[in-house]
Amino acid sequence: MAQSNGSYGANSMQVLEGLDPVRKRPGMYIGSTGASGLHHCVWEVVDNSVDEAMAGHATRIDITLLADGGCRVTDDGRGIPTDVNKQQKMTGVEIALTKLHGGGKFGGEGYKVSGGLHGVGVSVVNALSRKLVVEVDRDGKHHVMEFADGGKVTSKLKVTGDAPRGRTGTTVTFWPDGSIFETTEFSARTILERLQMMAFLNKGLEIRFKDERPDHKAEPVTYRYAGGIVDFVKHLNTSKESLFSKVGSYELAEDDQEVEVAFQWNTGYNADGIHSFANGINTTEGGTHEEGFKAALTTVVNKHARAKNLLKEKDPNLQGEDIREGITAIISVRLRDPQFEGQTKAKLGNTSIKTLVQKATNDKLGEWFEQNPTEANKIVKKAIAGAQARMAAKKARDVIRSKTLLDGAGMPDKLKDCSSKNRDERELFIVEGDSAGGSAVTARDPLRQAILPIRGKILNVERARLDKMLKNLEVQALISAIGAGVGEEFDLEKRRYDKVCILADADVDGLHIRTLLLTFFFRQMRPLVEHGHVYICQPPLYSTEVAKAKVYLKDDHAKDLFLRDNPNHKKDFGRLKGLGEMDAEELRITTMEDGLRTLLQVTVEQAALADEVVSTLMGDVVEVRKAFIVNNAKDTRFLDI
Ligand code: 0RA
Repeated sequence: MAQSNGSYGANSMQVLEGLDPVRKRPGMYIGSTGASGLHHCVWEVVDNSVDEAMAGHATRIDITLLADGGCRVTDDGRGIPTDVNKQQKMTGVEIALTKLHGGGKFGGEGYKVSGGLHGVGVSVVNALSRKLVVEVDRDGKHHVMEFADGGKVTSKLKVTGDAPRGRTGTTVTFWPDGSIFETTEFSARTILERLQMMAFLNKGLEIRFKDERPDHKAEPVTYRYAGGIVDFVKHLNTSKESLFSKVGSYELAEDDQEVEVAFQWNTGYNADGIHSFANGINTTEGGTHEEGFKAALTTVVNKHARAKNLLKEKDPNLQGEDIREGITAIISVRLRDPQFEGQTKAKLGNTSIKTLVQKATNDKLGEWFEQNPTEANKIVKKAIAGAQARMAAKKARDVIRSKTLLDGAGMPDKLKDCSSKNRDERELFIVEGDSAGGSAVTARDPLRQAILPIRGKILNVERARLDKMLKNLEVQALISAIGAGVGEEFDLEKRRYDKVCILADADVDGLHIRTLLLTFFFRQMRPLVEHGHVYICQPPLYSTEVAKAKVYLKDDHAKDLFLRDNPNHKKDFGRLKGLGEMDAEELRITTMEDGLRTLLQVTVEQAALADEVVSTLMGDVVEVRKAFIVNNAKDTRFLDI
């Protein structure tokens, strides 16, 4: 990491403007005033301490959620300067806390790198807090300064005593302003996930977390990874079968920029296992650093395969996607002035970093391949198998396509289609099991509702390759019925239905089949999910009788509400065992008929990482673990996670 040895007291700090704009338009600075904005405040304060660690001056950061709702961040860095800045006639502490962009980072000299996205300064947090206390241990003294109501000084910087022996460092404690934020309750899980990610990205940095809030009983947590991103890769692969036990890594620094890469392959087929970061920020949309890595990886593997005669002269080159099947890699770059682009500002735009990553990968990964022939051989063989599978899948797709053409409409026998010619009102119900399929056929509106019964469990598409999957009859039926192709060739415009509804039992098997279907749609028909055409039916879990009339209750919550409103009702409810137990009329009125049913629309929050393991880690990406977010419902039972 870059070391800056000079001392930059308050005079190195540059000042832009006061805090009014932040309170007027908080969203401009922290994205939102919801839970995400609230946590941005934590990231902002923690990032400052991480910067101090990256500059080589801090080794430990403590984050504590206080019993009274505050959040405290302590580091053992140099401490914010307490001397008076000559131009500003203010102490460094006051500048840092009351001026927008006040801080060494923008003075040019102070820090080499800082997280661009969150680098708005602690002053923003001050502006959005009902109270903030900053404490600095520096020059043997303990200094304290206090603010309230959005950054108004309530107690000037003063020395309150001696610093603990030899200690330097900064402590910022803030209490978010309830009149600004929709919620002021921090989520320990969100914070922990991000802290762990930061610990992985900053080798050796110790990050400790404590939750002192009442009703939040949790043991303190310490993250510290001597291996840095190598440990990150190991962590991501814990639940996977690795292709070889080694984790490779390399790094290169040049002209104020640096890149670190760690990688391994598992035996799976997921080609989205590359995770990239720029200045500690997760670039979920990739960018120049990822492009550089991918390009060089393809070159290196092909070069090696040719040199070792694993690819014959007449064989075509292995494609990037073949090579990336099963890879888990972390690319972490640090650079000055990172350009974050794209809709979510999560794509790195700096072209100079592409060159650096490409160079590092060509040279150092090439070297690693030479030095680790057993592993290199396994990687190449796996890529060759991937290429063969890709070609087989293309053939299988061509067969399905020609079948569809030959068989006229080409519709599967099991499909009970609907007759409407207006696609906007056509609905496909995918129903688990033949008996439930029968009831659904009786219950449906034959004009608008089509039924496709599927039996058994469709293949787990996460694990199976496309070629295998396409041989599965259930999957073939599904593709033909929807009529818009599959994989890269999927064409949303050709879909034959407006709504594709999954109708499965609420039991474990039903959950499983829902998860498999959703995974299939997510992986192979993503636009269908992205454009909101996939739904989950909610058959009721309970039924009971009130004055001889049947009442259906969709879940435990609905049951609780019913019992609250009908306290004298008998407590034992009939638990509906499955779809098969309902007759067609029950199925119609509870689950299928428009206006009576509850349909949950499945949306993709971010069509980025769906790899559940990495998603359990990353702060802003928490939502992605729940890649399928269901509108109007906290119900994520179908996620099977
Ligand atoms: C400006 C200049 C210097 C350090 C810092 C800011 C600083 C800020 C924060 C915020 C949280 N922890 C921090 N640690 C340091 C350089 C001071 C010097 O040259 O001694």
